[in-house]
Amino acid sequence: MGQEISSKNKETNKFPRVLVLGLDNSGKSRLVSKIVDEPYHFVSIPTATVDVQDSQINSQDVTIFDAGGYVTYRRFWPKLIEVASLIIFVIDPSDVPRLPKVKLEGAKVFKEAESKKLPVLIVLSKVDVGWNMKKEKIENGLELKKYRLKYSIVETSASTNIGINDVRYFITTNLNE
Ligand SMILES: Nc1nc2c(ncn2[C@@H]2O[C@H](COP(=O)(O)OP(=O)(O)O)[C@@H](O)[C@H]2O)c(=O)[nH]1
Ligand SMILES: [Mg+2]
Repeated sequence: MGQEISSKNKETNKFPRVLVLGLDNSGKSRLVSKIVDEPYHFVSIPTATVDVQDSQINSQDVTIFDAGGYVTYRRFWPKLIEVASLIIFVIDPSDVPRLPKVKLEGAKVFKEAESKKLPVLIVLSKVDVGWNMKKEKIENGLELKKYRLKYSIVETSASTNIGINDVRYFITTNLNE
């Protein structure tokens, strides 16, 4: 943390910053391993404070901030949002018991994204496991329409690659507007 992500450095850092948020185990790190131009083998290790990597997406240089999702790391999220260019908010709809927690954390993220005018992509991960929930239900559950937010919702699977290109497209189009 500290200097590396302080907003003072925002102007001096070269690449736009893609911030990936969501509860622990929602599928953030595995998604990141898939959306870059040179996908890499994903090893499942819970992310600590934040992993930062310079990468390319559709040949666009980006810095990806893959945030730790455990409750102790969530307090860093506002600091990360301060320096982000775009937010990917990952939700695992099969983790039904934690959906109220998702709503709670999401509300804080969307409010800050609204005030900073950051585009948000809501990723519904692990669609291959066969969860059954309509996008509209999640959209209503998160009360997304109450924010003045530029957002999209996409269903993904890091196992079958469903939706991966949509995530890449959202990032590169929104960073270039
Ligand atoms: N079936 C399935 N499992 C996934 C998918 N994405 C992630 N996972 C699994 O979910 C667990 C947590 O993933 P990870 O990316 O580490 O979550 P993070 O804590 O949000 O970074 C790991 O066991 C992953 O292999 C997916 O699209 N499909
Ligand atoms: Mg992780």
